[in-house]
Amino acid sequence: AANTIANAVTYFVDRHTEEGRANKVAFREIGRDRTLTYGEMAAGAGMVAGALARADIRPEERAAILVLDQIEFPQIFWGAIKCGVIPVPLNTLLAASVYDAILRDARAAILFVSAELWDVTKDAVAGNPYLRHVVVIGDPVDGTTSFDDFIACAAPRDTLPVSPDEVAFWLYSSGSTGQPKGVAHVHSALRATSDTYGKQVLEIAEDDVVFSAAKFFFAYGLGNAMSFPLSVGATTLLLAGRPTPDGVVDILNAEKPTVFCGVPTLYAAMVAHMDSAGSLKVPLRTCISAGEALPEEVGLRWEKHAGTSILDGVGSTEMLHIFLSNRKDDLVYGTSGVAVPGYTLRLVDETGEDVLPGGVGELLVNGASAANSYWNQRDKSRNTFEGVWTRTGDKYELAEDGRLTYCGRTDDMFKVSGIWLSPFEVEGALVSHPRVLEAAVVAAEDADGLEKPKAFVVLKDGSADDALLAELKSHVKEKIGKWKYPRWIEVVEDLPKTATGKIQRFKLRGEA
Ligand code: 3SK
Repeated sequence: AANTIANAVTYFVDRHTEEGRANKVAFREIGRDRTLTYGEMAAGAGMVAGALARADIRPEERAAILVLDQIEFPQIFWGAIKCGVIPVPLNTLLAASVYDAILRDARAAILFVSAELWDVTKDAVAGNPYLRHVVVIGDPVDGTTSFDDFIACAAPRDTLPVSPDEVAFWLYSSGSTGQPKGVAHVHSALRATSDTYGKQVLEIAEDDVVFSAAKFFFAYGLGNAMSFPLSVGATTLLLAGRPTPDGVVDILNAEKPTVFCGVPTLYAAMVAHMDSAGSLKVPLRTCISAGEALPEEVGLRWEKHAGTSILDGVGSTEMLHIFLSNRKDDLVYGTSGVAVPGYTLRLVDETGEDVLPGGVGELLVNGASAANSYWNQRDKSRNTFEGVWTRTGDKYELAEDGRLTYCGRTDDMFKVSGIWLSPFEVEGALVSHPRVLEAAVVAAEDADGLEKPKAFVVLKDGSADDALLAELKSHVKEKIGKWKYPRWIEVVEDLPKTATGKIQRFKLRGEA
């Protein structure tokens, strides 16, 4: 019995019917008029679990989920966990070659894919030696099954008894070399983030209606829109499409969520939109931000338009959600705040010694939501998960009052719209263009003080005109993903390098 309770499905899905929420709406799709009640979610997860067993997908095999934020997502995610199959939600904005790499790395046995994403996946599917089933949400194509057919007449399954330490799901995170890493999370991790950040900082409650611009595939979105609302029986609004600044303002005004979860780039663009289009017409209980540091100016301008502060916090895919945050009654814009209850933080210098107030060091975090390891990446796992401590690779300054302020990365990685970006990956895409000889990419600040990729390229021959620069941007978008393209491209004669030929990115960042 103890094992059954440890399956995350027991807490997040199964118990709601007994607690009288069978008819309460758990998810409502914006603009599509489809809802999923708590009872329907439990039944749907049972059917998915039954259908997976019928398709001979066994516990511990991986089910890739390349699905937009729509009501099938929670049914597939929980249905897989229910029967011990490992769901692997995938970023819906990646390029075909990255899907190919991830599906192979995960050795996914089954892929659930939204019909809208089939075009970008079909080549990866065609050449994949491990996939045994492809289920399309929407109209199926040759060789695939529709979601409705997949679950039709499936005998619902009971929740599989598991240990709390058993791996429940993976999320992919891009590594410093651009090679995606599968981050393995255990059953108890979702509950750990809900009991800490969800209940004690966000203060999620049953009557909340949550709208997260961050999607399910992102650890931040998975907590905001899935585990936190389900931990208390609240309702989540789902947007399948892209959250544009004007679109999100309209959604907040029309749908009246009580909780809004955004990222700094979106908050900055929404503030700019509201400067001309007018402030929010409805009150929000709480707004949160993560993914990258929120500039103070954006927080203050948001307050003027929304009447609510933004709780800026820091999390990671490895820690599953936010472990360092501002709080409603203790908020200083420009800082990341203090440890979330339930987490312990340390700042260490290069020798591993604790940093004193006033100093800068790498942030280490200890908490129950930490991932187990990276799939099949032993060195990276050993360097990141050191006993109870998880290394973040982020540098912070510790103030006398205990607050932490972000100072940059210990490596060259940076975040764009809240998602890690590896300069190596963008450089690789640039040099795959026939006119580019060499490239180096660094983070540069846009007008809102938010980081975006800037490229320095050496051309093979000739000079650059606007048409070539636009072509290079499109080339990167097509090769590796829409948000990764360099916002600025400077053509240079050569790149600064060490004696051993390593690019000195710090020089391009203007640090020396
Ligand atoms: O980047 C973050 O701050 C974050 C927050 C919550 C969950 C996941 C991530 C990466």
